[in-house]
Amino acid sequence: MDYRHIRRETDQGVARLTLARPEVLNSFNRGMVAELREAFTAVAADDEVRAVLLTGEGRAFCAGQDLAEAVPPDGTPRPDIGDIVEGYNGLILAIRTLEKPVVCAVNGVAAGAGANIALACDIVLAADDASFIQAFAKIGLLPDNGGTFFLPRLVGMARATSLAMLADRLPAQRALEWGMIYDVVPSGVLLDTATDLARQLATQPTRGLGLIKRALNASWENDLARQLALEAELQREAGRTADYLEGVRAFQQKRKPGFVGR
Ligand code: T3D
Repeated sequence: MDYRHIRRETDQGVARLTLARPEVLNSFNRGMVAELREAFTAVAADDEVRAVLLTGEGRAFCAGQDLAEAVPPDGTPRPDIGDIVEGYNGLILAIRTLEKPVVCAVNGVAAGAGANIALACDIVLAADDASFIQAFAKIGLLPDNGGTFFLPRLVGMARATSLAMLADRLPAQRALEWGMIYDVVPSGVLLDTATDLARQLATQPTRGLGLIKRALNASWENDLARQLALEAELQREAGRTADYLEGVRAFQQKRKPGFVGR
């Protein structure tokens, strides 16, 4: 697929997906949602890709829905808001069900849908000058893109409610202290740090990392007994991989393992 609104490059087992509408702070029009969703489908099918890095071009990560598309300033008919949101839902599910690690490098403000797409990723690194805004309430909407699902689970109900209702800007450092993201790094080294992390993940037993993701996803809904049963089932699967054998042999032979992602 030829992309107009994003870029996709693969290097050393890592697919880097870059939101590329910097003139509108990488806000999402429907074309960009469709392209990003297609890119996640493509990396799922590409055996060369063992980890994904998502970031934005320019000074922002993503300012959420393109509001000029949602409510055209020239008065042309508005698209149905439910249709817009359903378009995002496939993207969020594609990120969460991709059985490969997804690193998000939040290079600036992440607002509205942009904030929650970041939170859907597996490991979120943010620049020290980045911030997160659940901007929805400012325009009469509620957090979508999984915001009402991820936020209470990440930061607890009190903070989730305040973030959603006040729509305040949450600086990256505070997001880190609240357990919303994994780490904050100086903005000048964000992309290199995130790339190193994604490359490191791509050399790990990535089949096993995919199973970790499947188990963690299921833990949102399972009781302990069902989660224990799932762990046993997935461990059986992990135990049949070449990487498991390689990991144990490398340990026994006191050498560095060479994992292949199978
Ligand atoms: O239909 C639906 O809406 C349903 C879907 C909902 C999902 C959502 O994501 S709803 C939430 C939508 N997003 C927002 O409400 C955030 C809007 N943006 C802002 O509040 C601010 O831009 C930021 C806080 C993100 C950044 O502020 P600042 O001062 O750094 O930048 P700026 O000057 O506001 O923006 C720079 C340019 O980007 C500006 O264009 P200009 O004046 O240079 O021509 C601005 O209009 C444009 N821009 C920023 N955000 C959006 C946008 N254009 C379209 N849509 C945007 N969301």
